Amino acid sequence: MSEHNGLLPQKNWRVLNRDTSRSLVDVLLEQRGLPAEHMAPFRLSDRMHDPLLLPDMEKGVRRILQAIERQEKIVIFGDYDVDGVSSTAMMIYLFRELDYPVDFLVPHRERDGYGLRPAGVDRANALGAKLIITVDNGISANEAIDYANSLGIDVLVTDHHLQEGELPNACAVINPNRADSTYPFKQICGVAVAFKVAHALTRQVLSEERYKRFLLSHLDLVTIGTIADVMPIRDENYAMVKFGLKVLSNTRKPGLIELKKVSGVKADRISTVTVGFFLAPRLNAAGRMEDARLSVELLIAGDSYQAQDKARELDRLNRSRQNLQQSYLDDALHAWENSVGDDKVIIVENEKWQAGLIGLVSGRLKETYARPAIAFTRDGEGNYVGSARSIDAFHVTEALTRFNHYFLNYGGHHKAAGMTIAPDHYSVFKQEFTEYVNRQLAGQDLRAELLIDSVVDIDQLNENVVRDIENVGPFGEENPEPFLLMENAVIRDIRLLSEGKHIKMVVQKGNRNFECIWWRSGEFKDALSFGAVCDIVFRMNINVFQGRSRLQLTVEDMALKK
Ligand SMILES: [Mn+2]
Repeated sequence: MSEHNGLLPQKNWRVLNRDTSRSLVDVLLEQRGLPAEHMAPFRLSDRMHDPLLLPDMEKGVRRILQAIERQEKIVIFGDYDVDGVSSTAMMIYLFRELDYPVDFLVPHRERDGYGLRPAGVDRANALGAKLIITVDNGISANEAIDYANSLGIDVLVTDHHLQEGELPNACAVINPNRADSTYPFKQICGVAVAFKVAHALTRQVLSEERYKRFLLSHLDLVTIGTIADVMPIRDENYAMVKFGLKVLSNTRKPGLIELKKVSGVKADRISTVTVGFFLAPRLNAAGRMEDARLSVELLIAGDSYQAQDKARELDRLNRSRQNLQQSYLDDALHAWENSVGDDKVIIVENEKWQAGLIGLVSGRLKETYARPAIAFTRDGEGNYVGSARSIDAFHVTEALTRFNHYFLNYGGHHKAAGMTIAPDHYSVFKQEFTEYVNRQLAGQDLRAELLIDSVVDIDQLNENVVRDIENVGPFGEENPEPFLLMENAVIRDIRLLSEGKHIKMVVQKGNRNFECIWWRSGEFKDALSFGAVCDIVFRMNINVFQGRSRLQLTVEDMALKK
């Protein structure tokens, strides 16, 4: 990398293929370990696993049918994130299809905390519940479920989180990640588990035509949950999302139609990116800022009049979430930039920050400075509540384990963790942890790695190839949108867009010119000059403007040759 200019590239490049004689599609399939039949047309049912392969499915279906027969009150208990509200909606649609009214509860992030707890059981009890069905939670609700049983309430758990302790005393625990589960593909989201329950149940009680139509029409919810919970777009997730994006594009749910409108997305061209960057953040905003119930109400709204109000409210909450997050970030950056030295970990705190947003703050700090970051706020008792985000080179939860004598609780995985620290331990933790990370990461290149699928020749850059590559998608976790590399291009034109925020360029290679767009790249404008020779990492798109389509390269990173 020594030949490159100081500012650029932003990341460490790793090029996976340099053989430009091979078809890009073949290269992608091989590199990602996708089977050849990946590209073949398929029926959804060919690629779905039977719902009865999930543990306790038969028991669970029987208990639901029994509740309906006995006219027992059923309460759905969900969660406040996107998967949680979508799972709740999925279950409500199931009971609507069966023409059996149910109630639902979703916990409040700050007042109630995550998952079914005894206080949640009390709320369900107050509604007259005889059966609680959890969605996207419940696998570790042992205490609450014992309590429900003592009140004469059965609990049916549907969840996808890992089993950590003993199974709870529920009437059924439907979860692909139960320790004894033999389900063939375990990385499905909470909505997908609810969908599987709906599949097993409707297949038993509705006509074939009706249950199939019902299931197909709710793949929009499964798709949203799968993308929001960052599930791998593999195996049956791939099949459900591939069909589900079409269902979402043509959805008849008034709530999703209105949500697409307020998000400014083209209704009929929904991709995984649209869901991840436009729809999911708005559905998440209710739970982060106020009450997730609003998002469930949007998803189950019966007419566009109601739906419009709720979609606008979610959009407003999302905007205030963005503003708040930006002001937190400004505070955090200010505090960090004024601190001494060049520590390899960023630790910031502010007791005014809302607990629901600190993970977004540490995530952005990690991205901006390419090093682990922890953002802390304080809870009602004055304890420090932190959310950590980390880089590939640093397993943050393993590192935190060395300091567990300072924590009231903590947990997480390689790149994310949460912790609570009593006030008198905070500053010593901060100092010792910073010293530890400084030692661990001393002299290491902290820049993130950018995996580049292939070097390309100019004759591989055309609209047909773009369409072929699109067919490898939908892209997402474990099948990311491909990055390509063009080497030794010459910059022929540079233009600034939106007051210098973005850069538009024309580069020449061989006898062809390529139009490039580079979003949020204003800071690099001084590094670029006419006639400069560069290597460009990009994604290839077709840009349709005034009815004419043409190829456009969306730049991800650049390196300038001396
Ligand atoms: Mn989930």
